[in-house]
Amino acid sequence: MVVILEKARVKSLPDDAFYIADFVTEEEEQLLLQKITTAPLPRWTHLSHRRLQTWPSALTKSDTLLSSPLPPWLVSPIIHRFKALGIFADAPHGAPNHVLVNEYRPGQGIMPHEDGAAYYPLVATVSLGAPIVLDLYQKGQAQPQHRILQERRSLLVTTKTIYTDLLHGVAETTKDERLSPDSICNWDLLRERDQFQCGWCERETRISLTYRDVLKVAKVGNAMKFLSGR
Ligand SMILES: O=C(O)CCC(=O)C(=O)O
Repeated sequence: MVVILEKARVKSLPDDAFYIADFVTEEEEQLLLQKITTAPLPRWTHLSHRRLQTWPSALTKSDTLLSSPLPPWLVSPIIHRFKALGIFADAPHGAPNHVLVNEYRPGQGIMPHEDGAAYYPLVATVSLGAPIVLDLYQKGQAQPQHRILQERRSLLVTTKTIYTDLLHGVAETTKDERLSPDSICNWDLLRERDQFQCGWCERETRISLTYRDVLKVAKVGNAMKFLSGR
């Protein structure tokens, strides 16, 4: 990680984590939202509590990615900025090769979970549209140990033991509450602290782009052999 990132460190987290409030501009946010919301309907996977897009494609049963480039709008400017900051520099492919786009409407969330061994242990999340709180849990605990407020246009990077040892989730609520310097670990790094001084924030539709490096990649030339199990 390069020196600029040091200023963005979330110091109270147990391992390397960074929060950059102004990662994409308002114009870039609008362009990304337009690409996501105008994607053909079959691009969306509808789950009971949210919907998501998987780029370039879902992993196979053996957690393998069939090699294929990400679309240009997911690469520029975001992956270029990761490179400039040294994010993913230590990952096996030196850059993310997989992006999940999750949409959360008010009241929607994602149960505490871990992302598992298919990926290099680093997730870079760009938030669009509205703020939301990400909760980090010790395994087996019902209450979150850390809470991260992700503003729209922000980047959150979580790595190492935060990835491997903690669960992460988003509460199914219409209002994020108990927002304060004591309960939100990136409070000092927020762009619009004033907006949250009241201690709560009504949910609006928030979209996240989670960038990861899938460890196992099958070249398309080998894909037929791979799919036929030989
Ligand atoms: O939307 C987020 O910030 C979290 C998404 C998430 O937990 C995941 O993609 O595994």
